[in-house]
Amino acid sequence: MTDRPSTPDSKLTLSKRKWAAEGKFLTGRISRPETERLPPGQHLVKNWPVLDLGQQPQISEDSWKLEVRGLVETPLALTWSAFQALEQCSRLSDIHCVTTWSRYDNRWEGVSTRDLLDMVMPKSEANYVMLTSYDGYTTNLPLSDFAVEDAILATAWEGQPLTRDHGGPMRLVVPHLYFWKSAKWLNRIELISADKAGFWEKNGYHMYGDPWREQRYSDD
Ligand SMILES: Nc1nc2c(c(=O)[nH]1)N[C@H]1C(S)=C(S)[C@@H](COP(=O)(O)O)O[C@H]1N2
Ligand SMILES: [Mo]
Repeated sequence: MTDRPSTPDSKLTLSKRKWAAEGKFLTGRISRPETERLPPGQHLVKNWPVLDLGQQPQISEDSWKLEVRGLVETPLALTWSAFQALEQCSRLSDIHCVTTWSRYDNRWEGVSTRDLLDMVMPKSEANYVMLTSYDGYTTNLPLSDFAVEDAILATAWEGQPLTRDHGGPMRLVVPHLYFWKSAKWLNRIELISADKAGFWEKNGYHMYGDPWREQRYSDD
């Protein structure tokens, strides 16, 4: 690393420094050449299809909670107002669903996963996250993928509050993986050491799910 100015930065936490030292985010998966924008086997749609297990939980802002636990220094349980009080950010990204539709240029607003991780400070043994949602859905991904710059805990889409059918009041968006990793109605983020299969991963889908490598099914 070259010299960086030593300006005070409250966000430059232990975990961030550790990841930087390990080069954890240098996956090269974020900036793709334009010609590779549409992954193999995908087609573009202009609408936004709804896909889930068929139960769309209704969570009032009063009862809503986000728990972050497991291998972290500071476990968190955030209320809706505490979550709203966190630094808000905006991301523009594409959606790639394993059922072969892709949708370009979705504008999300919410809290970046990195900012959330800065608050809890992952322990060095934390390598994966298991996400659990209000409909009982679970999905797993590596911590370094959860923590990419593009990933966001989204509460708004195209300037409007995220609707219930798309996971409102809050869903995860991890644009470089198939969309089943982007848990709707997210309730719990657990940092774990070893990978563990979530709902679709137990049902024949890939543990990682990279659209550009067409990692759709577990035997790929
Ligand atoms: N909680 C929850 N999250 C979920 C799902 C689900 O059934 N429950 N389905 C996943 C799948 S398979 C896809 S393709 C996307 C669909 O999101 P959308 O309905 O907003 O398009 O959500 C993902 N997140
Ligand atoms: Mo899906």
